[in-house]
Amino acid sequence: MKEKTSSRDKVLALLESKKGRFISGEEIASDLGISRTAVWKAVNNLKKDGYMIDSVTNRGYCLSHGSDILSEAVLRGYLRDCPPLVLDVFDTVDSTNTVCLKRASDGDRRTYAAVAGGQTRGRGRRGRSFFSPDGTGLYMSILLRPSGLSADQAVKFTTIAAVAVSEAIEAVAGKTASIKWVNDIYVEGRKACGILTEASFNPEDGTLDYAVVGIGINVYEPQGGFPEDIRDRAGALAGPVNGTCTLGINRVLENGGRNRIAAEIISRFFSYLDEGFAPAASSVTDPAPRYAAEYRRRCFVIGMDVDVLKAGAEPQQAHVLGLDDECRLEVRYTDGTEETLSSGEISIQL
Ligand code: BT5
Repeated sequence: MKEKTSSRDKVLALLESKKGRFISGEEIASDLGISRTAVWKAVNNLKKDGYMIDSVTNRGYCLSHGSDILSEAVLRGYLRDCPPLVLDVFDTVDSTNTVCLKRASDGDRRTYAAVAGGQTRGRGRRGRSFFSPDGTGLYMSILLRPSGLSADQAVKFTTIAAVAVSEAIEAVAGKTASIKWVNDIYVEGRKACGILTEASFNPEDGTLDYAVVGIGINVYEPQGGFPEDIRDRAGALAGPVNGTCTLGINRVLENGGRNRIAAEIISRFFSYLDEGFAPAASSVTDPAPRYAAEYRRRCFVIGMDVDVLKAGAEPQQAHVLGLDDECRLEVRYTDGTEETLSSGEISIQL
């Protein structure tokens, strides 16, 4: 659903900012400089779109805390210090990464984000699928077109996104988020988010042409729970929503829901991006970028025994020694050899 700036969006943004409280039609009309009839029409349109708005004579209108509908107007209202960004908000798409890849191949050079409330073909790494049901998750991808970056720099987008997502989760859900190198975010011991970065390189010099950073978050527990194959590992930031949540029951809803989480991720991602691609540290005393320190602090696999999984090879047992300032994983294999992995996959030995 592509949004237009209209009375409907303005009324929505105002109700959203006072979610759970009544505001009179007269106050809305005078705040927005529109007629009371226009307010009434806007509210009716919002109700048709599924927003739960109570209308009570002499009290006005109140947007229920049970509403969590993605909207460009509301999401933009939560953005801070973000570069100019073309933004599309969809109810459901095949995959927000695919939307961005198509846009990149069409030649659009602007920074772009696609945000959706559901995906029919959500993708994970190595051809795996990502469970993306309608209404309870947040699926978003950011298309970046930096110039002159080498191929091995692309992994930084994943690590920066992991830090931005972790901070956004903590800000909105109030729960600690930790990172399983390189692309998974865990909350309360379960995978609540996966990140998939896809990139294309210029054939002439191997520099990055574009990168798409895709982020999928289980925000609310899906009705009926997670599918069997991921039930023991997947988790959500908050309990199920049924449209009747009241204040104090669901912290994510109270704090702005999926629009706020998306905006927090986008704002934090871009603020870390600049420092992530600053020229390399000039002296040994230069501190690592802030995002790298944050990534290390949250990365729970340091000191663990893991299996290193490489495409087409048998898993190799290794001990995780640490992370370097580029968030590469330093491991020691059982034969004593050491390796620094810039990308790839590990599984935790139980
Ligand atoms: C990932 O892959 O975790 C990256 C997922 C990226 C999804 C986003 S959503 C927006 C954008 N558009 C897309 O189409 N994709 C991106 P990977 O590390 O390969 O993990 C995939 C594995 O995680 C699956 O094989 C399942 O075992 C598990 N899994 C699938 N769906 C899950 C979910 N919703 N929550 C937790 N685990 C899940």
